[in-house]
Amino acid sequence: SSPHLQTYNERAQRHANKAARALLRVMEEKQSNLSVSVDVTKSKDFFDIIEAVGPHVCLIKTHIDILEDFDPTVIDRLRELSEKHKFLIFEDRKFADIVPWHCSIQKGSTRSQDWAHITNAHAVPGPSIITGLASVGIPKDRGLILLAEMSSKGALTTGSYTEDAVRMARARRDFVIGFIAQHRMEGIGASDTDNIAGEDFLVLAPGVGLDATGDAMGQQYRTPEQVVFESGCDVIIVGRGIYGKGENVDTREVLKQAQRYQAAGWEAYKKRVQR
Ligand code: 5IU
Repeated sequence: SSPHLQTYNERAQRHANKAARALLRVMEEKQSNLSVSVDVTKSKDFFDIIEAVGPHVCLIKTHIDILEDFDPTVIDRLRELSEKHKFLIFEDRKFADIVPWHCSIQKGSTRSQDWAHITNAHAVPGPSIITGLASVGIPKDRGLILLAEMSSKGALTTGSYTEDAVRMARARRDFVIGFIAQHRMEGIGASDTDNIAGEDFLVLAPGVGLDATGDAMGQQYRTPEQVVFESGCDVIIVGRGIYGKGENVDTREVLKQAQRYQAAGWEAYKKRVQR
């Protein structure tokens, strides 16, 4: 049956990629398909949010370069929290360049392949983006997410672009574990001769909100029920719905919202896999 009708646990046992297996196991264990996107600029707010939501998430999504006061101890602390609260780390880096440049992540100041279990890339450069990142990520058991669909209004990631992104992923199923998308992607763009049996792409969906339908900058929100139950996505990515402006955060309110989104996401998943 299609992966979205199987439990996260069943999929954890079969997935070809170690980071994907770890994520699926954590989801089942913590009963959480919630990923919090921690898009704040001060490390105090960053860690206050992570401490509050840590027990309730499977994955923390970072944009590490937006921290104004970044220093290498941020990474040490993030890794400690990842072990303490058992969540994986997803650096939302959106690689989109040719190979020589993105291989330089091995030497840059943040070196995300050393600490982020998962990172992502645009499909626009073609298959070389996967080959280049795989040469760095595979030896460390990392997983890559391709951007197949974006949540913003007027996004160009539609139709044949999305199909081509899925074809690129299909050719590297050991490393590309899934997509940022709004729907399931198995079998998309496949020809009769493609081997799609056992294809299991994790779908991580941003643009999730329970109280708003969008923002002034083109973001569009759907509910966990729409995303997980109706569209079959696996992970809900929530930012401002959980921490608002993200300044001087009220950790009790953040905790309350995290629990609310965790419950909504898990309920939608239970309803989906119910037999
Ligand atoms: N994000 C999207 N939509 C996308 C992609 C990434 O919202 O299509 I690709 C990111 C942007 C932000 C987070 O880091 O997901 C969503 O945050 P809010 O829940 O605060 O809108």
